[in-house]
Amino acid sequence: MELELYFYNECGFSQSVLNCMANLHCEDQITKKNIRENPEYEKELITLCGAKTVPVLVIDGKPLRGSEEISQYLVGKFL
Ligand SMILES: N[C@@H](CCC(=O)N[C@@H](CS)C(=O)NCC(=O)O)C(=O)O
Repeated sequence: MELELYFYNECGFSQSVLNCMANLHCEDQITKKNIRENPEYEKELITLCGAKTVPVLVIDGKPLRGSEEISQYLVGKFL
């Protein structure tokens, strides 16, 4: 399974997902794509979602939006 997280550091919702990943020790299993550091990632996100709102977790190509939904998914998978 391929997991990617679109985010940026200044976003509190992104930080909450990053904290959740740290607590679950699953960071090494999720590719992090910082859209503020790499404009290509922002373009990818807009193509995928039609918006550049973060955070978005992409699960085998399918986007999951919303920090609470993403954290719930990660807890279900990694706890
Ligand atoms: N309800 C969403 C809110 C996400 C959100 O508002 N993200 C902000 C940054 S903290 C954002 O990407 N704003 C820019 C935009 O929507 O284009 C969540 O929980 O993830």
